[in-house]
Amino acid sequence: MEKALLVSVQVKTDKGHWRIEDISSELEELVSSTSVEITSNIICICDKPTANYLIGKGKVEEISAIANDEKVDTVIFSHDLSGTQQRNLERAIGKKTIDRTQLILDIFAQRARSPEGKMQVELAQLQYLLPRLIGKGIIFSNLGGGIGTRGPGETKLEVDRRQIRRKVDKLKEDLNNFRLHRLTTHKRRKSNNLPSVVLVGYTSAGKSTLLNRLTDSSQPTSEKLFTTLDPLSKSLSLPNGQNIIISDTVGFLHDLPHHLVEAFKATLEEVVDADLLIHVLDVSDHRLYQHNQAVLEVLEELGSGDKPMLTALNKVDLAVDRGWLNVTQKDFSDSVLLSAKTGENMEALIAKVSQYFSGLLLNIKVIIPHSRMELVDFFYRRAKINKIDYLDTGVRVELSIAKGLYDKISEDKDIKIIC
Ligand SMILES: Nc1nc2c(ncn2[C@@H]2O[C@H](COP(=O)(O)OP(=O)(O)OP(=O)(O)O)[C@@H](O)[C@H]2O)c(=O)[nH]1
Ligand SMILES: [Mg+2]
Repeated sequence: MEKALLVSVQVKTDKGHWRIEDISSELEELVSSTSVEITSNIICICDKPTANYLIGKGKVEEISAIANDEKVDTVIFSHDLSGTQQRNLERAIGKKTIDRTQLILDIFAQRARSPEGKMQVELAQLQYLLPRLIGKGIIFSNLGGGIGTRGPGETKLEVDRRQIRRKVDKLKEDLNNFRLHRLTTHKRRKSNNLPSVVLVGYTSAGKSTLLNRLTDSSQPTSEKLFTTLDPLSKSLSLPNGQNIIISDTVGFLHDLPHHLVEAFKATLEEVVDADLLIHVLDVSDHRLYQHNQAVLEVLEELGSGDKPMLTALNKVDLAVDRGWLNVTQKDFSDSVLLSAKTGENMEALIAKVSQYFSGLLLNIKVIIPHSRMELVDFFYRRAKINKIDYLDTGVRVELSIAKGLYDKISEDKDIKIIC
């Protein structure tokens, strides 16, 4: 098994307010999500970054000695490294050295299953690589992949920069085709007028567990980070009779590599087009507020910062201090304390979702002629029928209907809207 030495770095001039304990525990969680064994985690706090090594030279020597003692294959930094810093560190330590972005890209690469997911990760990897190519496009073999690949001192790999650029263009084109295909299916769904709800949240918050609980499905879940890379959509029937589409998404993380967000933007279009977001937060994690902040930042980056949102404060079954939870809940408007795992308080969340969509429904009365009886069935599927009377002139239906669907049926000359 590949062995890695972790280096958790806090640079005081960095924006953000992550404590070193949190930086270091997050790095451990990320690495534990791979098949790499952690030997030690070295803490390193510096006032400002250095151009050559990020951290001070003395600390580099200390790391080098530990890395040799512990016979590790790889050194993993919690902080992003420039191409120069990475090469210098690698030379000084004598071990393959990777940064947080490369680690995250590796995890994504190991998890990607669908052709689209794989392409998205490959695109992000190549874009990470391009500015790191040195000279005329010669790179060290280890830059081609992070964990699970060979270390420094191996044969240099000749990579033609133009070849990589061509590959990037091709991937972008193929991804665009996937996107167009998805947009067509999405449009079809929209034309069915089914409202869409999208689960968003920090990785491992319990989004897939919640989707499974709500829709009785079996989307894979695990304590490892970034379990879901391919979004899944399911239909859900609300107690008011309305059908909605509910979708799972890839988990977020603070300072998510920009290329990755870019590459996954197409998949995340579900978020952009959602009628309502459910933000799943893990209340058993003491970094709850940082997670919340990170998710809001990614939503902002996606241009979805102002979407209507409910907050599912998940994993209450793990919380020891319920009093604290009740206080915490006040910080999140439209929130429900629940457990996707045990099912506790699930009805409260469903009620909030129903309430949200009911508020958007119009109550109308229509008369359908006998020649168009299939419309009764249509309304049963797409709206909520409150009363139905069979008259000589046709069928009179009182129903609650979404605004979009109302606009559509008002174009149908056979349907007589009475109020
Ligand atoms: N105790 C407890 N565990 C939960 C709850 N919800 C989810 N989990 C666990 O938390 C872990 C992560 O859950 P997932 O549903 O995979 O989380 P996710 O948000 O989909 O994560 P990614 O897809 O990796 O972003 C799993 O081990 C779940 O069993 C809960 O309400 N209570
Ligand atoms: Mg998931």
